[in-house]
Amino acid sequence: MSTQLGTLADLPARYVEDLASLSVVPLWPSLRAVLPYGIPSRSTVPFAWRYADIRDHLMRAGELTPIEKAERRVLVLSNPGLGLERMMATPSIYLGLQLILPGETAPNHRHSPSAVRFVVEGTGGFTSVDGEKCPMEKGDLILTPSGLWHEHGHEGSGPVVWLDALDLPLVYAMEASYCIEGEKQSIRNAADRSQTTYRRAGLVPYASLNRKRADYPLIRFPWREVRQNLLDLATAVGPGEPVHLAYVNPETGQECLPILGFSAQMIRAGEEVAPPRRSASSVLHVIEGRGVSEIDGTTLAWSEGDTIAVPTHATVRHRAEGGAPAFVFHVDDAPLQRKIGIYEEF
Ligand code: GTQ
Repeated sequence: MSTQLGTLADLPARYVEDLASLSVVPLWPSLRAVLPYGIPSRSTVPFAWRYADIRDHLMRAGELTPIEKAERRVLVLSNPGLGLERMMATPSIYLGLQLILPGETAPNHRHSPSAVRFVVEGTGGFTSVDGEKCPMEKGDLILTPSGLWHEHGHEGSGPVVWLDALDLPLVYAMEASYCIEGEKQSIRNAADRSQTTYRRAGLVPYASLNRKRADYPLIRFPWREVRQNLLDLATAVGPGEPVHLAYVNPETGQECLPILGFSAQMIRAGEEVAPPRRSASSVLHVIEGRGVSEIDGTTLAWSEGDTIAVPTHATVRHRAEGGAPAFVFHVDDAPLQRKIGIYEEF
């Protein structure tokens, strides 16, 4: 039974001041704000960052700011509903578009937040993670988990751009976000483990059966293989069933990072998908194709390179247009929500 709760104005001003002087506040005037009925109150707005609008400005950053003055040359995708200065795409997801130019190095460091890179354009870029050099081709997903050394470089020509996704907003909110600078890594002279140790789903090193599962066995997920897997999956699932693959730790089968989750979806040509309402917030990045999304009544058109914010509990539909399938990459905070027991689908 919902009743009208008392407000601050109902209380003697002197009483409220006396409480404040003790660093104490009454709950009931604020109770509905923090525990609203039925659905959380959300400041995050459905929003599309269009790559075509941002790209020129990112290239201009390359002219204006040398890498030494930036460390990471990034334009941050900030949700306008949350306040631009807070650098949140959603309450849990930080997103940035990072530019690296030929010959540049974004120096070695490690930090408490976990990050991933999703390559948007260019060839010749690489990220080294604890001595493992990962080539970055368009659409590749590269993990740089909490505490692991990582540096970026570019041995090709032309700009290389990727989308950074970090759990920074949560780690920062916990006052637990910090970074350590490092010396240049010594790189192992071997192909990254996506090309050697974890070649196929269902096959893991024999010795891994006898030890605690590795936290981060696979760092690079090549898009070439994910895309082919989506096309193959589309031939096996019924019409209308989602063609959607989760990126997981190949040794545990669980999500590959503790807080944020990653997945790739193919939306068939002309198809409209309407996933259930979910308690997780998410972002969607368009790898290939174009289409339209309706998110909580806001219609957003998208094409290759665009990135879209989806608030928690949102009602969502996506449609691929233009007579071709669309391939989209998703980031969400479902792994953390599952761990703390609050993940729901409606
Ligand atoms: O490349 O390590 O967008 O440390 C923000 C913080 C990228 C990175 C960001 C970072 C990085």
